[in-house]
Amino acid sequence: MDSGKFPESFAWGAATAAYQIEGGWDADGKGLSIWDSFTHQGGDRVFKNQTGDVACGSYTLWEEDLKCIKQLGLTHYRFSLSWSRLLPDGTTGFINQKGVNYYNKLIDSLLEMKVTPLVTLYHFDTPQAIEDQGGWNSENTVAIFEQYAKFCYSTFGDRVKLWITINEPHVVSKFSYEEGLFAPGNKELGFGAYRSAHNMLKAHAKAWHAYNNFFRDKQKGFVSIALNSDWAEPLDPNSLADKEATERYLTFNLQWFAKPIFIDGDYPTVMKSEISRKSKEEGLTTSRLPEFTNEEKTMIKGTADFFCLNYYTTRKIRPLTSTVSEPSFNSDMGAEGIKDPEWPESGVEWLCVVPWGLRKLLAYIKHTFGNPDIYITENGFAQSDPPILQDTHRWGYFQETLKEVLKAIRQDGANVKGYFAWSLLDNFEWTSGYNVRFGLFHVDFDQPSLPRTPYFSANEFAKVVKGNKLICN
Ligand code: PNW
Repeated sequence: MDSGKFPESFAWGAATAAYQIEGGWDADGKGLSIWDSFTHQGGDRVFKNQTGDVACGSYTLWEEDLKCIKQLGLTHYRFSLSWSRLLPDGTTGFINQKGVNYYNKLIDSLLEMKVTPLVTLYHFDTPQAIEDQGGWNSENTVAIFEQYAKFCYSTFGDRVKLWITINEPHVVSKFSYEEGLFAPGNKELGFGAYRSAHNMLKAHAKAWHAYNNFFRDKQKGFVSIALNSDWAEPLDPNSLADKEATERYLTFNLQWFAKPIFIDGDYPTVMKSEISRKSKEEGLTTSRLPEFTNEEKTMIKGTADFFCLNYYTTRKIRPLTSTVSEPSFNSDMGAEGIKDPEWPESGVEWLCVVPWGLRKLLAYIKHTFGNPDIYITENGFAQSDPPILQDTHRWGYFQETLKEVLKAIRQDGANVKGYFAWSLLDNFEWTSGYNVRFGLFHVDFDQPSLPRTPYFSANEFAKVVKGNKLICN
């Protein structure tokens, strides 16, 4: 490779999410979110029963975050809005002006620094009041989310031009409503994931249309959704069963959302046929996978202005081996992912470092979804606690990954427009609490001032951003 130049005006960012960094859980009129309730209930569902009550304190220390952003020289910053900070009961019936002021200050300061905000409307933290009425299990949340989205466009859209409606509907549906690992802790195997995903897809589409119909002409921005997916390879490349399981794995992970949105408004055919066949066998009169009406299909199709991908890891796939007695998303998928022992593990057990998996996934997205513009809206590597500041190993992972992104752009022709490191700061890593550290900046959670210190990775990342170029060796 000649030089490691990235395309002109490539977006270099870092990402965060409101609940993971802000703290101020009840400050200035903020309403409760499901993560407030979930963490306050204890019960060892989160590492050491930690909470996001204080987190990185970004609700008050946001200027410290801006210094980090400046130090990295980022062109973009991705953060999420706390829905219940803006609308304490989730509806526009009452607007918390202090919450609006907070995000106004943040957005204005970013723009003054010439940093483009990429704003996520929803990153796992449903207002508790909305959850009390069913949350994503309820069809009513679709219209409520649409109202919230319109409120955000009209309040911030004069300055925010890049929007993500929902972060990782796959994680929300599977962890929050199927397996009950994430807030609100609903466990409903075989039903929860499909029902919640169905409502999220409709909510996303409504929010996109709201922008398209009422805001786009004037505000001239773009709206998408952030989809996470592993890359997947057959465990035995010569086994037909493993190859088919691999197809199903990608279908149940990425295509579940990406096919309706980017292709034709409907779920993948295999999901429809498999789940309906199994549902019949189980004696059900309707499929556990809900159906879209024709009108809904038309509404959902084409509702993303670019592709936002969150990539962390890769799996080797074989057909599901465990015999499960009750129906579940996993048994419907009929595939399981194995970690190759050769792949280095980062500080969290599910994340093996597989840089080439990202390149393959980018090529797959290019071919499958009509060569869209792609933003990698999350990618990163954790250290476990206690982390080391001189994280040369971890920077190696970032470097290898960025090399693969360059290959995807140059050799495979993928339209990758930007890369956002997860995360700007060490933060509340959901059920792993503060034990898993994804930050480019270290946060000392033991000190009340929550000081931020750059890791070696931050300094190196800043060089890449500055030169728009990887220094290859
Ligand atoms: C993403 N998994 O979630 C989220 O968008 C971030 O909020 C989070 O901090 C980041 O990835 C790192 O985990 C995920 O278990 C949560 O496979 C869990 C998984 C993947 C992504």
